[in-house]
Amino acid sequence: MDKSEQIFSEGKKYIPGGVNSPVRAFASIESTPPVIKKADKAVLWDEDGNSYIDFVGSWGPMILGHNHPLVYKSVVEAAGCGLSFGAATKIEVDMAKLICEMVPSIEMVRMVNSGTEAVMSAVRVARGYTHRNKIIKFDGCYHGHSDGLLVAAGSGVMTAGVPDCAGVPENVTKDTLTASYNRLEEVEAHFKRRGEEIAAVVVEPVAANMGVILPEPGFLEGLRKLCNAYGAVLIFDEVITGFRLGPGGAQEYFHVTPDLTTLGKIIGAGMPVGAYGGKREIMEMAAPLGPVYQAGTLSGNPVAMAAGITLLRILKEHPEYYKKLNETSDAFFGKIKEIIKNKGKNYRVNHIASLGSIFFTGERVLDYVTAKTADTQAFGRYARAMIKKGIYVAPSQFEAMFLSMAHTKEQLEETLKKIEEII
Ligand code: KE4
Repeated sequence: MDKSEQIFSEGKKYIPGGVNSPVRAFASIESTPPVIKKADKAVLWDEDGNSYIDFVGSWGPMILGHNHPLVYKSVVEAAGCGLSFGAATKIEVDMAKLICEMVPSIEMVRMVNSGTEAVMSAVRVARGYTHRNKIIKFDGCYHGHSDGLLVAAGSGVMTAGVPDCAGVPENVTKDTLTASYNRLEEVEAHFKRRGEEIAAVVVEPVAANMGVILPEPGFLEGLRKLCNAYGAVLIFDEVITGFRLGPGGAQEYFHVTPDLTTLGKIIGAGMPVGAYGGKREIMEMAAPLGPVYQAGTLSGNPVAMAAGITLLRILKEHPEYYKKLNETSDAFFGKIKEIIKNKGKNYRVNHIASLGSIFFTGERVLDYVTAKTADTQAFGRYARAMIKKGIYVAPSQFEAMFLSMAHTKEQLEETLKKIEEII
């Protein structure tokens, strides 16, 4: 048994499933995970010394690659001044200002410790602001694991949402309505039926938790119009797309302005950071200024802020990085499409900027129902083979591939060669 297997089986004695987040257990591809020891640039090493070209990038933060020297240096310097004070600091003001400068719709922002916390808080502020209880979310979109957002697909169409997992009371999910991604008419039907009860629409402006699914032309604009018409808050969950598609995320890319935005991943550069922000008049609802309570011992933690602010400053100062990364990514995903076509397969590739997915289905993947037509067994065979060949892809058909500025031409060519062998 190699070290990874030993450590993972030891871990299962003390941690549920041996992991601190379910997807890491590799269960959906019927495998066991390499236990990662270190990372640098676009490469991971496991406990047995095997190396992998990394297309997970810690699920999004590593847009410049792992172990960026300037991020590392800023963390060490900040740590030297103390890890956490639980007090106001200058760096959190600098971070808030920078986020407000980079994200068009954010006038005021609150730091939290995860994407889950960011979305949970944004929903609470939206409910406090509108004095309404209902929210609309989309089947297949994931917004973290707060109770009200763990709602089964298709459950809120006619009646109230039903829980998507054990431990979530029905009376929590009854206020969550669901609709199919890219289906404006379903959202309109909810508004027509109970518009005056709807506090917010929460959406991933590019869905990346059922594999990558792009908004159809007019979808995001339509949500904006419906929220305006009925006085509901439009929340863009940009935990993945924020600072990924470009400095201003999906809202800049698609020119649709939400009322609130949630952020995570890249803004912490790998440290535990989330944030929610948006229109001043809505954000002023948050305690201690307003009546909506939300708090956190380590929110705005100076070491995490140092990591995040360093990464965001690099991205702000180098918009050419996005041009290069997005062009490289377009070419990379384009080549995957060619490989699939030349092999006479009908798999689908959805991609945008440095985010993409291969769906093992011949259907156009536009929403949760079409995403679920993918052959997860075939995906499992592909993913296991890729990992065996030293290409670390997400261990689930319903996750994304992330490229970074650190991926070299040679590494991408090597990856394409292996995809060709495997497909
Ligand atoms: P966290 O609480 O995991 O930081 O963020 C939750 C979240 C919120 N919104 C979106 C759009 C997200 O993608 C996420 C978390 N993404 C997953 C990957 N699909 C995190 C990986 C994991 O769960 O381990």
